[in-house]
Amino acid sequence: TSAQIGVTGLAVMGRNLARNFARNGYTVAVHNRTEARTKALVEEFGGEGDFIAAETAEEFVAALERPRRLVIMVKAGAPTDAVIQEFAPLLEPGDMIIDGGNAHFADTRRREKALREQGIHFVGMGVSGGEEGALHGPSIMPGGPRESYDSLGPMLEKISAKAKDGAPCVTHIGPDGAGHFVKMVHNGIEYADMQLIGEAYQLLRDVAGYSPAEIAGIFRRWNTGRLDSYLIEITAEVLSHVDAATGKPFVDVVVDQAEQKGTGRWTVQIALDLGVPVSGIAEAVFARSLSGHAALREASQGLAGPKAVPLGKDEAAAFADRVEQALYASKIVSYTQGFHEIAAGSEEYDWDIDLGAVSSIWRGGCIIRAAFLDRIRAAYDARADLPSLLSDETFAREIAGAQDDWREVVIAAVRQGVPTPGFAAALAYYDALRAARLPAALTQGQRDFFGAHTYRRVDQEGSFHTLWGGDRSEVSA
Ligand code: NBP
Repeated sequence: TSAQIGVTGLAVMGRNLARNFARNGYTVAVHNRTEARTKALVEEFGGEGDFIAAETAEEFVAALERPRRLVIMVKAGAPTDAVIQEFAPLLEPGDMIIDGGNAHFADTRRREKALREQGIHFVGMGVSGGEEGALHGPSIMPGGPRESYDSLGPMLEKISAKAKDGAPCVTHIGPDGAGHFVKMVHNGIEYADMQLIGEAYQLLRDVAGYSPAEIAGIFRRWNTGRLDSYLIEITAEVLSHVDAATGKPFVDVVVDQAEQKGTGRWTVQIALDLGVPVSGIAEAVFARSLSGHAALREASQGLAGPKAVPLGKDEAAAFADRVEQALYASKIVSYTQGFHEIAAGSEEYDWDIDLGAVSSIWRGGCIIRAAFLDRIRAAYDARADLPSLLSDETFAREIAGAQDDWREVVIAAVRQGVPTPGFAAALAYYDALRAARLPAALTQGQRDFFGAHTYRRVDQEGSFHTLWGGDRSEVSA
């Protein structure tokens, strides 16, 4: 017998993905650099389906039916290149290498181009949902040549998560690096979602005076409404957890320095390159980095703050409702910014990404799965070339309903000295987009003054320069 698919790299992700394929009836060839992992997988889970354990790269390739489908699940970066170099010479034209790691999309573009010259189809595939997702159904974002999806797609549709309406959470995203790009932005949005939830928690605690257990209850309530999502659900779990050793809320015994692996940072770096304002995602990345500067924070402990006046019991409940509005409005803005980045990447690299399809496959399996994504899909269904999610009528109406409370929450945060960079940046983005006039006109005047950078006029075509050092008359540039 031969295997329909092979997985090399059997750490948490690879091994669970291999088991997922096997549980769905596929014969799976498995391989890992360190052979002990391969043996352990077959010993522990061999009963779940048909595995072919391969000791060497040659055995692994020989076990696969043709055209071969070979999934790589190793550490992103140099290890991925090493594995491609090891396997590519053993493959034939028409075979497929699928990289399920968190590769940078630029690496995926480079690898796809090099392998295409050898006739090998390279699929850069974003996988979200962590190890549980890999086993029970992740959200899958495959890029690469369209024809690769003809044979790979049905298998991915089987192992992927299913949205509530039963649709598989996978679609062909676009050529070369498109899948990894979309996975990158997914993670950027995840950072923003987590930051906004964190700010909501901090406000409920420091301004409204609720305990972590009470806040868990508030999040559980929110989870039955429009904020219904995996991240809100697990937030309630984490907040209600009590540390066994001390009896304190778990959240109070964890060091408050957030770590990151890099995909959030990439989202912001690429957004800067593309000229896309992703201020909410950027604030989330910066907030994690600020939290990690222990010495700087220690040295800043004596800095003055406002006199904080906690709310009374009856005001607290009303404030919590406002925080829900602020969180929801800010969430709309982060997704607006994230989808803008995907649209800009798609334009820059000619990927022709279907934004509605992207929101659709994020509805299940992935970390940002949420009822909210149904609304985003509806917005793109109504108008595929929507310039911005904020131009969708439903979202515009929802923000209109939330904005007063949103502003009150940011005001309260500023007054009480609680940092809410996510809420505030989202609100500033919203107000900047709404503004009839921006101070950018003044910026242009300054640039023309010191650098003769010229400006355009509201009432005439062309570029102009004012002779600032002379008689201040205007010349056509
Ligand atoms: P790791 O990222 O920890 O990678 C470990 C695997 O890489 C092992 O199988 C290891 O083999 C193999 N490997 C390394 Br390291 N260097 C190698 C080399 N030079 N040649 C061959 N194999 C090499 O595993 P993971 O956490 O399962 O993640 C796998 C991929 O999936 C990563 O790209 C990750 O970013 C991505 N991802 C992870 C998650 C998650 O929740 N963890 C979610 C979504 C995506 P060995 O056993 O011989 O050391």
